[in-house]
Amino acid sequence: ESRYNPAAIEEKWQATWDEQGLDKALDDSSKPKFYALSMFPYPSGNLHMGHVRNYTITDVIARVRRMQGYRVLHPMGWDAFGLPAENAAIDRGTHPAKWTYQNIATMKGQLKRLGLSYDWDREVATCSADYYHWTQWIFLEFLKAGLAYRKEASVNWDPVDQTVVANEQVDADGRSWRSGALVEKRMLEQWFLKITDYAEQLLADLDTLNGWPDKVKLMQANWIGKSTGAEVTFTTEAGDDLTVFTTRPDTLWGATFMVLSPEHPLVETLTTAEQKDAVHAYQKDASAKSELDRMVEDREKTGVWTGSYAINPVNDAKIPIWIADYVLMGYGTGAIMAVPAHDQRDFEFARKFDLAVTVVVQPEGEDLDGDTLTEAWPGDGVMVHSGPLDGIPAGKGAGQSVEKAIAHLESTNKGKGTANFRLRDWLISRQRYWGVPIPAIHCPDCGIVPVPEADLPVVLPENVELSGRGGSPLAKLDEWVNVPCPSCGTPAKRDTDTMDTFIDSSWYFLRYTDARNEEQVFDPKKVNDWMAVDQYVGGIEHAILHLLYSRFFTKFLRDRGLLNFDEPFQRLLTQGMVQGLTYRNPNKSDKNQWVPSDRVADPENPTDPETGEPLERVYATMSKSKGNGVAPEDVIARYGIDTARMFILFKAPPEKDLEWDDADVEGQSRFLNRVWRLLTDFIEKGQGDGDASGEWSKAEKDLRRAIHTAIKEITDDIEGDYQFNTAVSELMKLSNALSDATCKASPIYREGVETLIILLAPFAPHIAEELWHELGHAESVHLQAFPKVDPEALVVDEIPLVIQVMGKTRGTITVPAAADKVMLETLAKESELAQKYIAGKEIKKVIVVPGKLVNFVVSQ
Ligand code: ANZ
Ligand code: ZN
Repeated sequence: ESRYNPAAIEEKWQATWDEQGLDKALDDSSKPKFYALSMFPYPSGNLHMGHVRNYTITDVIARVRRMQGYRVLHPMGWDAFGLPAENAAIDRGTHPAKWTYQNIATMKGQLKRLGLSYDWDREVATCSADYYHWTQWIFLEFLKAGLAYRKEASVNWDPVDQTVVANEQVDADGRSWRSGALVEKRMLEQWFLKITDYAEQLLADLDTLNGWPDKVKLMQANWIGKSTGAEVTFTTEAGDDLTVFTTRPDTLWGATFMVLSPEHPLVETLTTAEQKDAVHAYQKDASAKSELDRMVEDREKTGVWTGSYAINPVNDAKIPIWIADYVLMGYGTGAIMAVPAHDQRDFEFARKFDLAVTVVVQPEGEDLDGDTLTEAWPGDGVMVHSGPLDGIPAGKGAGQSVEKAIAHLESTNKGKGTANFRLRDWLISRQRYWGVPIPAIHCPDCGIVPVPEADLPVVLPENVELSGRGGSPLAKLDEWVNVPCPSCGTPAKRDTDTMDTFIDSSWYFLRYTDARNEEQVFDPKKVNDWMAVDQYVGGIEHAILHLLYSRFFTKFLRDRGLLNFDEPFQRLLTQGMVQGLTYRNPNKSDKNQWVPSDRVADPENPTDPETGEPLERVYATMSKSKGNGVAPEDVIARYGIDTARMFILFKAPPEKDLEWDDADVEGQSRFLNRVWRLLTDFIEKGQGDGDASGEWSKAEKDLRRAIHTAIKEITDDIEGDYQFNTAVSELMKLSNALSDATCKASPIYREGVETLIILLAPFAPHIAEELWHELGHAESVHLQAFPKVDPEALVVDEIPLVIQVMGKTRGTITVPAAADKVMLETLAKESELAQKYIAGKEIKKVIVVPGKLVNFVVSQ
């Protein structure tokens, strides 16, 4: 073939690799293992550039590791349950299963066209019964361990999707992560997983994740949100215990009132007859507010006195008990001791309701007074009015007030040091159809009865009516719902909720290690052999939930004796976004501001086709609404997948955003064409067939150095931080060095050409394979060993030396790298170049800078 025609070679090699089983992961082998994983996609029906980038990055890593002698597990699958299928089904009258499997078929075809080196034998789809069988089985494990439980809770109800969503799935504006609807509060009985039991470990083990971006670890740590402090038990006048959580137990002597969450169980008994109406009215108001609203810091404080008092355990002060909505029931104990002098919210509350303010931390050189204070003092100082703590420096360090306060509380049995987490238990039930049925049966006599393991999977029934309204669709299927209790035989009912789809993706990476196992969730030998994932690649949008849930599942399954490792993902790479060019009208807003490039007549001078106003050029994440997407299939049809891969890898380091740029795509296409011609010449002209005996010439040594520099740089780029962009530059440099070489008959030239093709293979696998075979090799280029650096080839034995006369540069000569100062002076003096300028003149002084230059000072 004389011209590079990607279409002609790409599908051919994809079929051949398939046949040869090149990408199969080997379970049994003495080779070291490497597990390369891309986050699996939701089968939306269309592959976009973001996917292509994600999968290309992982693919290069997998291919390099294979060539380096690892047995590689590089699987792919489908995160296939979820609402879009259900909504599509409602909109178009198809079945969610049909919609999903059609999309999977389409996307699998698209993926195959990308030539990614997946072991398709291990494909999983979370919506298929042979997968969710084991999702249900894991749920039963949680149930056995007491970590799956039901409770009545105030939950987030998404009025658009008509389902409950987890706290984590509500954004900072109180909107559902999926539908974008403002969530409402409802009291419902729901299933939870007790992730809070693992809060401490999930936090502590972040320190072991050296291969994770700091940013992601920080996001997880904040999400887990550990606060240290103490629980202190007050006594109400009626003699009930009333425990609070505080991060500042040292300020206990400054607690002048208490505040309970309006939902606190003691409110009812504490409220006096006179206060009943006011308290009830306030409780009603509070229940209508979202948790997020209640957490807003500078809100006008509201609250009601219960009519009761509590006794401060350290000084027996009698302090009033109030309720206020800024205290949340779901955090700590749902009750606080209010220290208005040192907590701003408490201060505002105290001023509004005219409650006492007592200063217990006196800042250096000040004389704060509770009566005249204008805001709380949260900072340092010395403890005052605090009995045994008086005179101690305020703070959390050793020997400081907090430590002393906790010791005092513990020795007097009034409280204890403790930690509190922001993380809540994971609400997993959803009132939707397209998900994993929860394998539990509600029996009027036995209560909740797990579906026996032998009866798994509880198959999702097919003939269901979907309307998107009115609760769980499964609840309407009487025949499915009504079953005898597995334990006592009494007529009972199946649980009609399905699981949060984040459960499906919390263990799929484990299933890949033994995807076809029909007897077990996975063979412990296989899972322990392949895990942990050595390199995980995916979007930053999963930095919190998916990764936290997966870490939780891993730790839980380890504690059930099914795994022998603590963390699922050794290294994590969060790839940047793929951005496309679009135009923006700064005078418009929302969707109207975007003008896609195909509506811009003159890109040099872009104007709004509707108003004629000038437009701004911007790169933004590719999306339908901005009309700036580039379809992978179009790029492939035009340039081939190898060019698309090369461009994606070259344009930006993996973790940075990438601006799509047609000129740079062209550039990579030209580069691959140059490599093609280099090889065609090589073969046609019979290059590289010269004599191998004898000393190497300078040209040969230089070329060999270029070859091994490329190997070294590319290896470093890959093994360091996956700097594929510089690795591609190195490939281009090597290709140039080969084109420019003056020793094309030499066997070194052959070494260079072959090395180029092998180094190119992980990046542009199809063209590399084709050219490798053109070179006369029968075996796949992907089975070749990744080249190793010969350090000796890197040694530079000659260097350029600048010749100056009277400080003026006259040119350079070549000298041995090892030459000393005296030798350099001699060589310079005798050189033809220097002689032109100094012959016949008196040399007054010679300045030698080894490795750089020689300067002659002569008399004029
Ligand atoms: C007394 C005190 C004095 C407090 C002081 C702070 C400063 P983080 O850091 O978020 O854990 N608190 C405890 N439970 C609460 C709840 N359910 N709703 C609202 N606020 C609650 O915050 C812990 C602090 O927030 C606790 O320490 C408590 O106020 C309050 F100078 O107790 B502090
Ligand atoms: Zn029963």
